[in-house]
Amino acid sequence: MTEKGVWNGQEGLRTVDPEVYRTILAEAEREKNSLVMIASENYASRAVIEAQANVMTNKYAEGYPGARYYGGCEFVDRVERLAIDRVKRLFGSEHANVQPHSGSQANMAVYLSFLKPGDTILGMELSHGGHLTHGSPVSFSGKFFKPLFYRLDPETQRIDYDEVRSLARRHRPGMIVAGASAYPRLIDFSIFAEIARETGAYLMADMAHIAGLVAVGLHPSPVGHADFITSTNHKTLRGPRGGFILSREEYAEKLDKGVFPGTQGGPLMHIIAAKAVAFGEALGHEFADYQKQVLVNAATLANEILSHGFDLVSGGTDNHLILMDLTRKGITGLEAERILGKAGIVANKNTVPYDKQGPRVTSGLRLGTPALTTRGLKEAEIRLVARLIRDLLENPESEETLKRARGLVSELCDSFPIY
Ligand code: DSN
Repeated sequence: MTEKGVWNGQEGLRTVDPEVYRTILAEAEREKNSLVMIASENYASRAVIEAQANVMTNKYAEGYPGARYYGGCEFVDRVERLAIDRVKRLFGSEHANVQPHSGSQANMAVYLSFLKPGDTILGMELSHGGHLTHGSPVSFSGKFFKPLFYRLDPETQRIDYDEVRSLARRHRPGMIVAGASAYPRLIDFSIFAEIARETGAYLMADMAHIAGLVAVGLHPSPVGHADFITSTNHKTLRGPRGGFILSREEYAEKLDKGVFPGTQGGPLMHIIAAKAVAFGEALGHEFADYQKQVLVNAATLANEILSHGFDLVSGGTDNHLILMDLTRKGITGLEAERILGKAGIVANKNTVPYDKQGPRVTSGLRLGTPALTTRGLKEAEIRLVARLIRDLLENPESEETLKRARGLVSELCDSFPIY
């Protein structure tokens, strides 16, 4: 294969479409020159990014390795098998499907394969940290299925497993979903499995946020507990955008049919090549060190933010993210996102449990450490970032504070370069 077919250094793009080329360069500059604290984002490696820009985008490969509906699939078969073998090894799973275009599509494939329209899904309420696809009425999951939600305990702000159990006993859902997009604590998949067994429900673990931690044993694994495990590749796992599903062998055939032809057509083979690269990277020794630092950095961030007098949902974190509750400070999540954004700290507003504000405003700010850790920031720099956040949120009108913060963000970005 020629070098050109794999990666052309964007020579073609620069000439053929300078407008798109320049826009991509601008995005690269933005990513380089800001502190990315969106808990679901990361910086994929150059190898992962290169692997997506290749000729496999040309190939139709409906079906699965060795059983395609198109000729000429010998090399895409090889790359998909590599991705499957590596992700199975990474998580110790019997079966893997690496074709879902996203986490949402992974969840859709599971529901549509194992539930009937109108069946009940029991998931964490979106405003308490769940995900749109866990039954929200604005998503297919809440339109085609009957949604039912568990909420966080108002005192501890942690999952109330007794409530999950009592809802499951009363409503007998077809599927229980364990997983979240803004929950800073460990999830006990074994209790969820016990509840699912007792009430005759399937258990789906959506580990998208914590997949990297799970891969190296820093968060208890849902494998062995959940019937289906869905994930994205691009959060703590640091791969390309997209998703995958793990299951026991007994579900393999039905699940694969649920992805193709159930919910998707041709798989994105160039992205599957990049998934293989990312899973390979995650199997390496350095990945465990990276994940350990993600946790240390998140714990440091939590302690610092608390020591500066802010509230955190559940009082801290066990994983890669914290959720600031700004209610007592009289500032909304939307305002906080804007204030930090002006200084080059990119985060997102987020509802907190029992939020009085709606999802477009919110009372919370979600902050994560996966991307900063990829840049190489450690405890000392995280403490500095926490001080910047405090200064900015406490002096939103101060030009001097903003100027100083911009300067420090820029120094940090220069000292910890990416790409
Ligand atoms: N949208 C993602 C997040 O930011 O958490 C979840 O899919």
